[in-house]
Amino acid sequence: MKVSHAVEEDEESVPLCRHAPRALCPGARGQHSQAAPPERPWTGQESLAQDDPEMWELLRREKDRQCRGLELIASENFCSQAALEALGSCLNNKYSEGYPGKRYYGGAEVVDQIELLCQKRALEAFGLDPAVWGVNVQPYSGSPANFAAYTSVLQPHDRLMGLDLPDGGHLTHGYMSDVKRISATSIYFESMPYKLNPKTGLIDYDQMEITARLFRPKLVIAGTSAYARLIDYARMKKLCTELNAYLLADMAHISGLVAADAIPSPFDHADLVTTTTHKSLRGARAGLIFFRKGVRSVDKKGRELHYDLEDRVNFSVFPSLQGGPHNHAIAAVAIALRQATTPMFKEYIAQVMHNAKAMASALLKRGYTLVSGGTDNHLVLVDLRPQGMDGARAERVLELVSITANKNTCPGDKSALTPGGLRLGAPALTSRQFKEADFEKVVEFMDEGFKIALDVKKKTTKLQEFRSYLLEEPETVARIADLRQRVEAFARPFPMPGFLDH
Ligand code: DSN
Repeated sequence: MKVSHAVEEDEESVPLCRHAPRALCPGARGQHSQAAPPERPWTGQESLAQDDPEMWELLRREKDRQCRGLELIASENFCSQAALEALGSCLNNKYSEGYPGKRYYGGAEVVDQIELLCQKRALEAFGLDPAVWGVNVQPYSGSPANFAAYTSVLQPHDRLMGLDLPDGGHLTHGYMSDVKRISATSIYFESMPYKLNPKTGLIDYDQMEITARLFRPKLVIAGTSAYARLIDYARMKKLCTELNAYLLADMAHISGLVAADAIPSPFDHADLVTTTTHKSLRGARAGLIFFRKGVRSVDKKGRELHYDLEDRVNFSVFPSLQGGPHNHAIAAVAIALRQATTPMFKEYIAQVMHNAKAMASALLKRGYTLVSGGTDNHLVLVDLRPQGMDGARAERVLELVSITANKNTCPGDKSALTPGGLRLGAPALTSRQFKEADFEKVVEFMDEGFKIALDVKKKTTKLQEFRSYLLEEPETVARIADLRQRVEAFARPFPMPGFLDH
């Protein structure tokens, strides 16, 4: 691609190098040689290829990687062209600290409309009555959304409970290791995990209740990052009511499924709901916090106690945690939220769930073990330990053959660096129109990759040696190249949302 700035200059024009003051510019009049035509003045209207060929080339390579590979990371998806357009728009330029109608900067009349539209669409996407639910659409992503939601109802050192990270919870749900408080959630609050039953791979609600009655948290988080089953929100709400605790549902992974009404909704029970917007919801990267309004409870004398979450959540997001909202992201999220209300999106989510089930059955047929034995949502968690394999080695071989997935802990795992499992999600490839039979083919490719991993594991000891062997041992290098070529030939022809020139 031609990326030169060189243009013919007329006698009267003043040649300037980009960004450089004229005096310092080797191309300035009288200094440039006749062989090197002067550069056109920088206007800011240059394409990326013109302005920064080095970065343009990196983006080109990433785009190619996405098109020729099989994307199975359960939290990733392919955002629409429409939303990407808003992300790369003039909205990037606007500061608007505050909320619609109450900004600290002028010129916010348009972004006010955009934020209000996003709020309206967020409520519509999840079928919520504005008298009962409100939403803050400013969180930059899921982690700040969670932290702001916690600080809206907790004081420093108040207690909360969330699913442990090694059991499928998220870092922000309070993770701490044996020796260190890892997440800010565990640093600023006192966190207690609940866990899976290692035999069933399901959330151990009985043990959760026992622990919660002793620990008496002020907030309980119902949310997961690597859990293939549904959550019993009703049971968790009952526990929270008994403890006078808030129930916060973090539906980041499953928000697309909730919007499509394909699984039970956390809104039926939770007081607060947080989500990212770019996973199964397929939008731009951002976060949302939904908060209940109206009556929270009725006391013994029949007096109504009302929620006061709206001001608390809004204050926690801005000014407590964040500065100016990312208006480009808010617009892009609004576009995705509108898409999420369409029949087409419902069909998409139904297909995501069929595909996840097809992937689970194909893996089971080939003798693999799944944590919890299957899936009710968009992902499966394969336990590779019975094969004598681990998630780190499997992830690396799949990466070399253009299949992207991530290693994940399974119940009982001790190491996060070489955990026993691999998390596989269906949302991204379903956005590329993959159907059940395509996912069976994907499992066939993965199975070949796992076999390579197993063969190499038998001939090596440490992970580093395993990784080097994959790149150096001629027969293995040839097997990997052959599998990669077949994977890429299979993946490339599928359509790709968001890329006009795919
Ligand atoms: N990184 C996301 C995931 O993979 O689940 C959560 O933040």
